[in-house]
Amino acid sequence: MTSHTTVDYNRTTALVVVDVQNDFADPNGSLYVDGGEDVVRVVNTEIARARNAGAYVVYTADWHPETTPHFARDGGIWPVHCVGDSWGAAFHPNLIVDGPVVRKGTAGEDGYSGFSVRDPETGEVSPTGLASQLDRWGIKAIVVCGLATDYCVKATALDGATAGYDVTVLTDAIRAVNLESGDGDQALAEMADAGCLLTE
Ligand code: VGL
Ligand code: ZN
Repeated sequence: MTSHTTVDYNRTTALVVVDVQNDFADPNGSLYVDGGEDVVRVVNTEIARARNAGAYVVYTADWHPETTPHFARDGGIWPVHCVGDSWGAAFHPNLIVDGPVVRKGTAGEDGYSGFSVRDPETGEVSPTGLASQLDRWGIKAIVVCGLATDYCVKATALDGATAGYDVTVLTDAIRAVNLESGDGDQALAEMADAGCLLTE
């Protein structure tokens, strides 16, 4: 295992832990991301480092109603996953949870980015509480880790860069769905092109 290039956490940096939930991180999860369980230990180490430096840690959670156009059976592309209050929506049991949680998709939207959700029918985009939370804390830089590289990690990192935060992505603390092979690598390239710093 490689170790991180160390991120210097401080009070204007927040660690954003994306969707480390059973459906993505447990091999029995309905949208299991290959190697998803392996990020938990790395993410926990990062959470401890951030907290020790006095940095904020904030968590996102995919949180869907039972029926949503996000799911294949209702016209979308995904197997049923992260239905609110189900086992699959719960954080991986080994994840250290030590900070506020931002739920996304709760009203049936596609919630890829931690910053915003999008109504799949009207295309309307609305903010989650994440940016206002970060701004209340005076955050200038975010460090992104979790699942999945080619969906929620990418969307969160790109939105963060667009919103003007300095964005670092911890490449050994993320894993890709790879619906098409190469999606994960392409996501890394897109994040780098958007000015995100990719670090191991
Ligand atoms: C995600 C697919 C569907 C993710 C969420 O957390 O990356 N991917 N919903
Ligand atoms: Zn989802």
